[in-house]
Amino acid sequence: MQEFEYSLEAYGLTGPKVFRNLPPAKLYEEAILYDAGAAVADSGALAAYSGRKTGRSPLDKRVVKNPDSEEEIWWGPVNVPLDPHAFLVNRERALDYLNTRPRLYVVDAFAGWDPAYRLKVRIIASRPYHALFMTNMLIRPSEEGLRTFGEPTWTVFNAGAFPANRHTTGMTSKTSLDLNLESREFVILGTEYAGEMKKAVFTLMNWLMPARGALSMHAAATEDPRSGSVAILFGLSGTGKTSLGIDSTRLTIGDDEIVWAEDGVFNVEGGCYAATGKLSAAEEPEIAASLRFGALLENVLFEPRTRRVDWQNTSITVNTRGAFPIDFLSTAKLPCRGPHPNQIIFLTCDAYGVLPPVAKLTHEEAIYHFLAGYTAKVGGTEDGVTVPQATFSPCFGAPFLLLPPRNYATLFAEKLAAHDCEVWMLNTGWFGGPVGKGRRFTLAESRAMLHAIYSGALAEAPTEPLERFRMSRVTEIPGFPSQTCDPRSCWPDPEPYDRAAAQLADRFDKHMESYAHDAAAVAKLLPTRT
Ligand code: OXD
Ligand code: MN
Repeated sequence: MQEFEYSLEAYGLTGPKVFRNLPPAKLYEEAILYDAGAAVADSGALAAYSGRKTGRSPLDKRVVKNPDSEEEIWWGPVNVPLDPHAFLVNRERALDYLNTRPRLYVVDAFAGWDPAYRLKVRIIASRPYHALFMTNMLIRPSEEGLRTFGEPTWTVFNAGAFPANRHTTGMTSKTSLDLNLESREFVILGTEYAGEMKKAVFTLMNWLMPARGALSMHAAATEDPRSGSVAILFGLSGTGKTSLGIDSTRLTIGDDEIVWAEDGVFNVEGGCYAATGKLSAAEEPEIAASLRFGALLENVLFEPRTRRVDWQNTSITVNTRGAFPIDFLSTAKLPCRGPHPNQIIFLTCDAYGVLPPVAKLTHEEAIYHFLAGYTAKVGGTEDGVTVPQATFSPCFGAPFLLLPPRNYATLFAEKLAAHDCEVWMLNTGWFGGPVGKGRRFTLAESRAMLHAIYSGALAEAPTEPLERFRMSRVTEIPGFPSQTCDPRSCWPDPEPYDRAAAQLADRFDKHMESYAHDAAAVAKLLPTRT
């Protein structure tokens, strides 16, 4: 393995044997030997396990408070300040831990498909599975690109197998995710959930892109292979960005992190991180086919004797995942770039069954909904009753923002207006009643509605304003009965619908109390329409 050996002495990492940019086959071998529980599943994908944490830990994110950036950061529950000294304590703790490991893995790769905006990212990790994950999720350099990589601009120290010390100033748990914008470093302690690494890179993009007039978005982007027109699908986790962004009739530019820049859009990532809970090969054939040799399955279980993956088994977590290079998709747009979008779609999973399936938004309404970032999470199940939880997450990605939402909303408004985009809301959640009473739109139904939007068939469709929700519902969608377009008439009884709708509208109003001023100020930037 000599050709992959590398020195990290510059970081004081002198103990371990270090391997740089191992190909997936070698990372498989390393994982089988050194990553507890890792195994090759019958699909050819590597199955690995993240241990105690099986999802992100947003409450443990810290941002170093530094005079150069502190005026600009959106301080609060999303960005909790960390004193520079505490950062050094955590950084040293991470490096000391990494130095005790016999083997370390370096991944040097890029973020951002547009070379003008590209970051050089270095991941230093102790688990082969983490190296495979980032090999799949970042943009892989060519042999030549690796030789000329030089120094990275950003470094992630993943010591997630080792805890933070709760007595370190500013720590409230054994998990800590520490971003230092000045030293361009990110330290991970106390969580082995791989998704933290990709979101660290996305968070950086949310810092660097706006300064260049580009809008980083928690969104998927797809392109029509014939006309070349591009659509952006914003959405919080669980609303269908990946499931709808990967589509046999469209090209996928990206499924989760997109930048809208001067010349058009580009993907930040080189891979996809699909939710695989209850994955059905019939419904999502492109994703299922991509979970093959080279792909990574996280917290997915398989039948021990046959190694057959059991997609239905979510006993470790409902958040099971599969990470694969985007070029595994036959429908990937390579390179992952496209022209300016002309359609923007807000994916919303409404668990209350209140919102219509498809609504049209003016640009002013779009700014309101961008700042609202509504979706509903389906909470834990208790005695067969599932309680939905309304979530408002500005820009459909509050945990990853570093600047106040208004900064992103301003860029969004400017770009919407400049490119005269249509804006839609697509409810991928419930209708006919809330969770437990109504039913969720199937993926096939959501795709059919999305295709109706893509095709232009809804551009002139009749609409009816829903004033309290600041949108106009489309009253006719080809292929669907008109009743489906009217959520109120889908409920067995209109009275409980009206109550549920009023409650949801009150929640919107309450959330928007803090953003009303921003929404009004940003809306003023829109050209007046005649
Ligand atoms: C993700 C998320 O995993 O947004 O992409 O949580
Ligand atoms: Mn995401």
